[in-house]
Amino acid sequence: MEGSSGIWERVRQKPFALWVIFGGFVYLGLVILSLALPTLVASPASILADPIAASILVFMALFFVSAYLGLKGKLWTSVLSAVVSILFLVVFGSFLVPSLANPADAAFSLAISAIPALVLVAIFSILSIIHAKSGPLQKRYLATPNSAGGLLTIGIIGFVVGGLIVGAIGGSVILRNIPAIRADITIVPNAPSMAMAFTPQNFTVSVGGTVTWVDKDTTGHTVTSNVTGLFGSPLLSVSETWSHTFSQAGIYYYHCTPHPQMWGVIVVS
Ligand SMILES: [Cu+2]
Repeated sequence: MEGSSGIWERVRQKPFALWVIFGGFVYLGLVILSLALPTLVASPASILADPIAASILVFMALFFVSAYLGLKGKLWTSVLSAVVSILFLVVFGSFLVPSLANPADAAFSLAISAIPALVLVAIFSILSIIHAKSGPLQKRYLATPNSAGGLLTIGIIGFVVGGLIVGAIGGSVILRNIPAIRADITIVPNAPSMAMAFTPQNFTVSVGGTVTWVDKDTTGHTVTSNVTGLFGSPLLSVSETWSHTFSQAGIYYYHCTPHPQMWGVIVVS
């Protein structure tokens, strides 16, 4: 097979386990990127100020690095994959599990994907470490998808895809059944990062327009202008709304008094 330039041939030359680790990390890196991108574009500084958001981004980088290095199939790259996947589960597991209960939650897609995918990556990484001496190609379940390892992978992919579909349907049903409160900006529970709790974070209104916020979280929040005294709500309780009319063009940053990491911006034009 030397000299064969077929991509499929090159794929088959690497143990299947390495492609599972690669695929799992790249997929999760992209999920995090898609969740974080709006905030990254709007205000990178606010992510750095939020320790949870910042550490999720560090993990995103680690996922891409581990995916790339993992294809080398060395003992140390398997150790790296195992450490990164287990560390993420330990650090963020308790934070992601509650999101599984609510498909309307912004972090649901990450939770339903990250937990099974990282468990799979951890399993293959640990097995690769155990069999590093003989080489993963010597173990059928690491070498080829035509094995118990392949069945496990297909099972987990099926679970994640099924979970995302059920979550998308469930989320829309839940959102439709919430009593219709007219609001432009929702304070969502379990946002992927505290900084993103005002959804949408970036809202545009014409001069003289009124913006309404609703607190859909389980705790109290405020809408407070960064410029002191410009506008500010009382502490909003669950399902409470608050409105403000913007009579002058400008860019108005605001935050939540009890949670200064929570922020948003109103563009009045
Ligand atoms: Cu708050």
